[in-house]
Amino acid sequence: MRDALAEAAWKALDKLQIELPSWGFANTGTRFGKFIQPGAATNIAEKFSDAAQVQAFTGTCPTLALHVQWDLPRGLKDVGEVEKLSKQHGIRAGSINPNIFQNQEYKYGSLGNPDPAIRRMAIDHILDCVAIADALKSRDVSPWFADGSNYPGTQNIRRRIGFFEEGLKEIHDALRPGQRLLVEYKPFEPAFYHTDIADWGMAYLLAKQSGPQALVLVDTGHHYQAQNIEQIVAWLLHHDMIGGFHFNDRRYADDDLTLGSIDPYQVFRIFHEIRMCEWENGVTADIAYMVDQSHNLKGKVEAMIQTVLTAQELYARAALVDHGRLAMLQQECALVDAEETLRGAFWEDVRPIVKQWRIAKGLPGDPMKAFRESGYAERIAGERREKNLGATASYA
Ligand code: RM4
Ligand code: MN
Ligand code: MN
Repeated sequence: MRDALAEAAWKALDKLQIELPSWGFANTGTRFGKFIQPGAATNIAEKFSDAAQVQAFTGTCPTLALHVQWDLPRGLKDVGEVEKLSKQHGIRAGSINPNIFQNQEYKYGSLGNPDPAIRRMAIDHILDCVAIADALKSRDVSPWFADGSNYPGTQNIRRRIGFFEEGLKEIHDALRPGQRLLVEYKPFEPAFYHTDIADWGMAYLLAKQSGPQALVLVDTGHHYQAQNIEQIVAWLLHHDMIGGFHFNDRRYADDDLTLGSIDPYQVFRIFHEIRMCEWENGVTADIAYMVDQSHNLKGKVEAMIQTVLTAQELYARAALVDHGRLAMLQQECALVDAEETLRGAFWEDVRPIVKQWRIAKGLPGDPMKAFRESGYAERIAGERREKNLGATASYA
């Protein structure tokens, strides 16, 4: 029995890959100010270097998500530089994230802006991102729209839906074969009255009408407190409409805390829905697992390693659920036994199994300890200190 469990967990770990966000290595903060860390990455080369550390110690993160304005400020012209860094560090470029929220022009929206010239500017930027993704052989173009309004009556909500439909359709039709457009939603912030793509239903409808290469992206922090996220995931799985995740945790709103730091059971339940669906269908769901976190206070590389280890532990636990038995118990409405079958897997301590898996793969059994002993954190703090102390208020 123990061996069977370990085998299921190993197979799951072999499959799990997690994409890191380039912006997770840079200085971040809150709307009240930014906290500077001496070792934070100050440019794209340093972001690649930091991501390569996470990959070296965990073996699970071969790709780095890029945010175009922060990482490729010259757009397509910066592709060569990214390719060079990618080769040098053995990390592939991951999803390409347009930035349609930072420029002054986007004060009243991007794709939803009542001004056609600004809508054009936003669409053109995303079309550039499609070209960048193509040049870098990245599959996913992953926009998040900050669009919305702050006061009732100030914008025409339905008209803006039409603008989004139009814009997303044009973008979808420019996708190259195999590329995907991942539509992310978020209930509020920066807009505090209405957000144009506020929930999974809106994202689903917009993705659906754009075309078959558009799917929904679930950022775990982008939900109201009481929402049942795994149920949303189940619906999207049922309709083949889930393209990816942005993993993080939160206690209040979009806090961008470390995955599983507040509610590890929720992450487990999400993984369980996916794995149960895979078991029923006999195919692996094509989902991009990505991290979207902002560690204002923790050491960036350390926090990212902690995230990956947490994801592995929770994913391995979800792999321990006995799906055949659970399906039978559900059919019989044997409630307590069904619940305990799920909960039992969650309470298994998989850390020894994950450790053995790492050692078998030639990775350090304790990646955090190995990273700390490597001296990398001290080295970058020394090398980057001066640049960071002079840093200004941008993520790049
Ligand atoms: C947003 C959203 C996006 C991310 C930005 C930085 O809240 O989660 O995915 O690109 O933050
Ligand atoms: Mn996100
Ligand atoms: Mn967010």
